[in-house]
Amino acid sequence: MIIEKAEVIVTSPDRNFVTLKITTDDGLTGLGDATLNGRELSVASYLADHVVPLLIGRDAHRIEDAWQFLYRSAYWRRGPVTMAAIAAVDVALWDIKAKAAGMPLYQLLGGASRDKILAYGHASGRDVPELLDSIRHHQELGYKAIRVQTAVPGLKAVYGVASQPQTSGKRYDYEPAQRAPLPTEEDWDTRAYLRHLPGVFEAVRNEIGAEVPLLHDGHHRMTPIQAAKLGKELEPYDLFWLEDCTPAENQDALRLVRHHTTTPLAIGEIFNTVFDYQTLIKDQLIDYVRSAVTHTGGITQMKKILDYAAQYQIKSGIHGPTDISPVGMAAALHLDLAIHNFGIQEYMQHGQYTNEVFQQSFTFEDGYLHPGNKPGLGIDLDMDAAGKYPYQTAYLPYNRLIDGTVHDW
Ligand code: CS2
Ligand code: MG
Repeated sequence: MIIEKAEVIVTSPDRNFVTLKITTDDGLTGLGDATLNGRELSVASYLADHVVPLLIGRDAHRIEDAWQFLYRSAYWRRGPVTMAAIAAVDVALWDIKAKAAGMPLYQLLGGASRDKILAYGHASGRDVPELLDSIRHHQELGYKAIRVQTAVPGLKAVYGVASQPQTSGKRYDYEPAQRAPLPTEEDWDTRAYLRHLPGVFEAVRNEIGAEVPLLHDGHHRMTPIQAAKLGKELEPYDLFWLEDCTPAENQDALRLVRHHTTTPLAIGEIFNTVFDYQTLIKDQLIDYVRSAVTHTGGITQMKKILDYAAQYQIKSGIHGPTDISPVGMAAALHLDLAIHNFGIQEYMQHGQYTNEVFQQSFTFEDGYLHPGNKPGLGIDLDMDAAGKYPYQTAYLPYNRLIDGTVHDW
């Protein structure tokens, strides 16, 4: 089964997406997501200018070999652009192999280890009453687990809070990358955030009770000791996880956090290889692996990371915001259904134009996801619809502290 054609499709229905479509000599096609928010064209070029010529004529069945070839023959390894490009090829080849086998992909990954996949949704508010309304709204949508993000008094904009003023008219939490020629500057004050957040979780627990799994994303903004302090102060509210509490390029930084708190820790959405996790996993410094299939070299490497994590009873918490396309989401769901050490799946629902471009067979019912049982990934891309939405420049915001210092967004 020889690769005959490989196309890089850039479209911008509700937001920019980059998709690789591989076609074999016997007419099978496979899709792979290569979307890197705010840097989409870099991956599109890496694929179109450097990878596609290497794919034509290859045996589509040899997925591991293709992975190793693209990783090692590039000489320049790792990093978000390279690993998103490799991910797109990898997932497209798994899509083709499962179609050739006439099975949904999870069957090739060992079959179903569960019947349904617990999802979490994003609730947020500028104040507690608005936040509680958003939580109730997500419970009405069926979500059983809910991420809680809140504005911070005195700050003009904070990550993950829906109803903040924005330029593009899109819900902020749904699309932080605003369509504009330059990125938006936001302000940040960690001490104000640390003073405010425990009270918010107290109010939420008092209102909705102890049972609902609640998650929070610190979005890389605290120093290790600040993260340790917050983790400790949130212990009474029994979080499912505190995510990206501190930048983890220095994996040892999590030792200090771990030393002071039992709040479960999730990290990894900006990681690209198993090496980014090595110390965090073998020294039990995290509880959930947060990578996305799209940013971590595809299903081939993501399965290896999760199998490694399983040895340490660390579970999956795959990244699933709207800048992971329906193709990337479907790939995550097939893995979620097959692996044993499944934890939870992030699920932000895509917009109507995205659903026009990407026909999806995965389902969300009563708070649970399922990849569906169509052969392959179960996603089709409508090329005509994709052509209606040309790429639009968009950037993620960045942060500056009160004194003007650039800070993690
Ligand atoms: C976030 C993401 O969903 C999350 O956990 O951290 O929404 C993240 O901000 C975006 O993927 C950035 O593109
Ligand atoms: Mg996050």
